[in-house]
Amino acid sequence: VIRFIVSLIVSILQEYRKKQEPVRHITFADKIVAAMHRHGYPIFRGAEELNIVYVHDHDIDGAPNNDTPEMDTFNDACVVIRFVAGGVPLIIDAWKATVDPGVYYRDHPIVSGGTAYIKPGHYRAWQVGMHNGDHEGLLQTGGEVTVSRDKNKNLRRDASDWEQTGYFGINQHGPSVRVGNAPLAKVGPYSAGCLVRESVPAQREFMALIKTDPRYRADHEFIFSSTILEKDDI
Ligand SMILES: [Ca+2]
Ligand SMILES: [Ca+2]
Repeated sequence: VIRFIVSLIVSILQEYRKKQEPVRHITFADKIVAAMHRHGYPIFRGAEELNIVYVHDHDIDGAPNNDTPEMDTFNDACVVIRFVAGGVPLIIDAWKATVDPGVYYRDHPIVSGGTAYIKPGHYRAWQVGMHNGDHEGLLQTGGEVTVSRDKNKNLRRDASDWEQTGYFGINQHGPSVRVGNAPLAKVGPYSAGCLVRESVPAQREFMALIKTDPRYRADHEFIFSSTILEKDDI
């Protein structure tokens, strides 16, 4: 009887231990890296190297959202990913952002052919600098990007729009420091195609983080890459 009870306890303990074994769930970072891999985009896995990624229509916890462009919200996620031991990608930080221009610029396009939308893809195009003399951002001074121009003014990239590749000042910035620390509720006039975080502190955190990249520390003219993913890529 004692032997039976002992073996019962042992088997219960074994079951318990099995349940305690960690299971590695698929993370938002895993899904992003898988999408980058699928597209053949460069992925930086070196020590402390960072990957800047914008994901359309996703909250920063990785949940997709259904905000419409007319809502003019910061409904895209900006995530910074670093690989840790074992080649595991981790999101170091993430912020609400927009990769779409605001409704304001649909109605007031800078170029008569339509407001610019950055085409999803991977670009090596950005250097640290002052955005509009207002705050530090990543400026599109380092390379070309491809944009769609919203010719039919429907706030969506579609077949009737046209593409252009070049230098358009598609910067990565935040709101003007004049607005204070509160997040903006609407994109408003803050994006004419730029990649914009929703608050001044978010922009400061973003810049502080990306400047830890050893490639930037070695060369302050370093040209940062960024990837823009579609909602369906995840
Ligand atoms: Ca958006
Ligand atoms: Ca359109």
